[in-house]
Amino acid sequence: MKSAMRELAGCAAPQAPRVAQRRRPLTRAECVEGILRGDRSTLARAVTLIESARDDDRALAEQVVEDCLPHSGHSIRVGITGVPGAGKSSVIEALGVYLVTERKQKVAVLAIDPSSQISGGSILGDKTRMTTLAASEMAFVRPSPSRGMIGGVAQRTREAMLLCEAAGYSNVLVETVGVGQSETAAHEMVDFFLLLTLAGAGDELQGIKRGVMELADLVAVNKADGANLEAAERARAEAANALHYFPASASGWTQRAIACSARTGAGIGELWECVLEFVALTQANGAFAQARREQQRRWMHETIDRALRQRFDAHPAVQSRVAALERDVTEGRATPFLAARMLLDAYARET
Ligand SMILES: Nc1nc2c(ncn2[C@@H]2O[C@H](COP(=O)(O)OP(=O)(O)OP(=O)(O)O)[C@@H](O)[C@H]2O)c(=O)[nH]1
Ligand SMILES: [Mg+2]
Repeated sequence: MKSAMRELAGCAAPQAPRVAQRRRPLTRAECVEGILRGDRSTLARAVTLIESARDDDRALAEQVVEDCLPHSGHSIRVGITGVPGAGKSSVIEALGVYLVTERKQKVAVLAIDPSSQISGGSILGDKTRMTTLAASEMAFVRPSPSRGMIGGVAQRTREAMLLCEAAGYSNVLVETVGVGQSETAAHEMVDFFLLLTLAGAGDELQGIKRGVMELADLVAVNKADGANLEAAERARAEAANALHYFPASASGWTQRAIACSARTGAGIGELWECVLEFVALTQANGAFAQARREQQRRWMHETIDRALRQRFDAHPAVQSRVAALERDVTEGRATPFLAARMLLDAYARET
């Protein structure tokens, strides 16, 4: 693993310098053609469109996503979660390098990081940590800044994932920061969900709620190296034991626990074998396709929720009354229910 990383780093092409001004915008056809050709810079620009707050960018992004949809879906989507510092980025890099060098497969890495609006830049740290992988021609690494609500972040990540698939990335790895809601958001857009934990930190300290563990298809105890090796093995056995008590999943898959090290590469191959076994099993029994169909259904409803909310917020009847009603609620003159109903009625009357 180590030598593979060095080998990759050695043949790395230098990253293109960032262009400060806004370049000529790509047309819909140019975007789609570039993506389908697998051109990384077009893909990167299209993802920027997806993340843009500008209405014209968003409109173009939606068209591009729509054109790419028929070419998407042919990848293994893996979500990776775990508390800050568990080694998500490091494991993703190790796994990505493994896929690129050992399996000769393309890998895209995306991130859901709702915390970056608070911490301001944790995700940029990720980028530097994945430099070896990012330098490979076979990889696309995209740490995305997030603003606003979780649903919005998830939506953009999902769209970016579809574009990566259309560009021929047969594996998509999604990193998410363990802050509750984001894990569920990530779980709902991937085929396989990996929970990274550490030895020595109690479950409470790690913020691992039963619910998150239940979502995991695989629990990997990371940093199983050096002096930590034995403790990691014990933690693996404990996790395996805990998983034992969960009800069997509808997919027919039995959850597992392994130990791994992003540093030495130990367990990374085993981790991927596990993903492949899961995919083989669930593709054979229909659970894989069924889960994706369910995700599509939810995606439709999430899109409706968001669009309705946007229309509601932008409506003049709402805008003209919302501030006063918010004051009434905070100062105790109206109940939240009454104020909400007044706004909803005002919206419904004038649409
Ligand atoms: N010994 C050892 N250290 C590791 C391993 N994996 C990651 N680390 C170290 O753990 C620290 C955190 O690793 P990251 O990969 O940034 O963890 P993360 O979960 O992505 O962190 P956030 O993105 O901040 O939530 C870094 O200093 C890594 O070098 C490992 O397998 N063994
Ligand atoms: Mg990280």
